[in-house]
Amino acid sequence: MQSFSIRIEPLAQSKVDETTFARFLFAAGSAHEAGDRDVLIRLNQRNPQPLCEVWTHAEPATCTTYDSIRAIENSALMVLVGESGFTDPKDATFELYQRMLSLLDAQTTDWRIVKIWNFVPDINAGAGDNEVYRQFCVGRAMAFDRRLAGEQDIPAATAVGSRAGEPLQVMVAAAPVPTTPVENPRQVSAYRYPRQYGPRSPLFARAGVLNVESERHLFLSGTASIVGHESQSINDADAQAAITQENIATLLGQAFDTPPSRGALRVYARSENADVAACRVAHELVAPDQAIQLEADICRAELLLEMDGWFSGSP
Ligand code: 3EB
Repeated sequence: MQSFSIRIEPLAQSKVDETTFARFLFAAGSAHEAGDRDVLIRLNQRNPQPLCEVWTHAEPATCTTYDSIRAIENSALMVLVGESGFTDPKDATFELYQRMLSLLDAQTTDWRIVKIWNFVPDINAGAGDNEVYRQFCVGRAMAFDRRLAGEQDIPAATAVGSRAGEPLQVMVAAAPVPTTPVENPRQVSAYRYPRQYGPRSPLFARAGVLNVESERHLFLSGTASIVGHESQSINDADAQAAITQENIATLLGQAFDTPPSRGALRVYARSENADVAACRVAHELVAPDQAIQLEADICRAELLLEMDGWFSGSP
């Protein structure tokens, strides 16, 4: 049995046991009752029956809260979850990133970032460079400037929009060994996007590869209908889904010599129509029960859908 795995399962049948590292539940609004390994992501689901995303690891995890940041860890994996009120997007992002990165750096283990997930309230509010997402990118870049030694340190990430009024929610996964960034030759690296997309380029890699013994894990960043640096097929959900699929297939080809044997996807879509288009694609990439459908805004106003997830198999 592999030591680490991710699977999506019906919440009603899901049971936490000693191999449950973390379990992700999805619902907008106030936090509801949850166990110490449950992480509530502030997005609503579209699946007809509630699903959860379960991370399992052979080694049991311990849960701690440091200065309101939650940590779930064992010797091989650490997950930090932080939330912040969101009056000023740039300052709130900078401040939360500073706290979370300092916490990571203060541990005795030399934790290396695997991937970061960002759930950003009202992500498309504001015009031009004042757009919430662009200001989020500035705050993130200010926090990273002090820490990144070079492009090889830029982690995989997802940044999608939650409802206005939610806190900014950031989740960091880290491992005691480096994750190798993967770029997509069809796309300009996000950290080299031109000025038209904002004052600071989004600092993320298209995916990250983490090798654990003979197993290869790919953490796929949020992937959308972008070729070069430009959004493609504005207003056409089916075409955006097809381009997203090509981008994901390209990244899988970059990371694996043989197609991965397992995978789980999160499908983020602005509308039901976009969700249907994205799910058709998701079901070609992973088993039909391994896609979780989430209501979310996408960081560019013209993008209707995005997907991220995890794949694993032989290198
Ligand atoms: C894109 O490819 C779409 O700012 O962390 C995808 C994944 C996107 C991560 C981020 C943004 C981010 O540019 C948007």
